[in-house]
Amino acid sequence: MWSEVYRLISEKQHILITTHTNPDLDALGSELALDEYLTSLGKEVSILNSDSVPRPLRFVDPDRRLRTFSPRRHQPIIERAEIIFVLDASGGWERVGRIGQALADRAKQPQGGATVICIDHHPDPVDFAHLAVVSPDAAATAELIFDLITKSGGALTPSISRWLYLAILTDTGSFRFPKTSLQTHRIAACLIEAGADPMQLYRQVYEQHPLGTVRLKGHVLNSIQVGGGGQLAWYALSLDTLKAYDVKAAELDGFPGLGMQIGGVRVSLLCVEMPKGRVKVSLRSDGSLAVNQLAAQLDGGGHPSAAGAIVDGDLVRVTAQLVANIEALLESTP
Ligand SMILES: [Mn+2]
Repeated sequence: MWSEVYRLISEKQHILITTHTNPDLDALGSELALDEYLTSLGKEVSILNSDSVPRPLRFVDPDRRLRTFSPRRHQPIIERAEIIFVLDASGGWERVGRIGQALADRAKQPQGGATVICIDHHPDPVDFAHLAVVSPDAAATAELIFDLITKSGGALTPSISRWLYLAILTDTGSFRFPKTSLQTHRIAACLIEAGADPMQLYRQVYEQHPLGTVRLKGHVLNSIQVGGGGQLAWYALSLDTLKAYDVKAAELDGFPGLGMQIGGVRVSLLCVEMPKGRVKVSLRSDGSLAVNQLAAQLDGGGHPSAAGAIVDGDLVRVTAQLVANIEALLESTP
């Protein structure tokens, strides 16, 4: 499935890599690994994302290869790009954020426009790329990047191994989500062999929280609500509470799934108040109820067991409405 990608890479020189808004470690790790691989082939590579790297993830990019898109500064890079890799975002330009329109324009230029290659593992891809390698069976986009690099004989350097391992570690919820496969573990084994240290990387991701984040987790666990006959756990987090604990909305990794720790819970819902009267909705499930369908009704998306959306409205009202909806769904989906 890579021959066309290899052909394009060999023919072109200027390559741009981007990913979805609010990037996670699968997005960033995949970008950085692909960047190093392509650079090693002598290509000019730029990574440009709509959003900056969330503070807790900055350790991943010591050489500052990840750049945040600025229309004025980066237009020349976009104009030069011959290939645009869109990673972990098969939902199309909208998922890519602010930079999406500029890239879509570049791709459409009649003479010498850029070729768009999408690599992703999300289901329900949108038809926006010239070439799409979308494999919903992969546990992470990083599995596909691993494949792309190794099948061409590319080297798994220690840094590439660390980035891909971090991406897989986090996108599989530490090797426990449903798509964690034999192949996932085989890839992880190769990455460990090539220099990824599981304990060190785990600690970097999960054990470097500020005190406020850990205390906020305690607060959420202490106040979590249970409904739907014990099958739904939910929590609504206000801007005031976030401020009181000095935690940013982007630093709530792991919070949406806290409710799944309770026996009997099939769906966990976290609603986080955002500025300007919006609410960030995060859903997790044990797989028995496809929460991405629910998220899609709210113009969001994701996986059957992990999905989200951003909706307009008041925190309390949005949460109450969702709780009622999910309780009804749980009742009709045994
Ligand atoms: Mn991913």
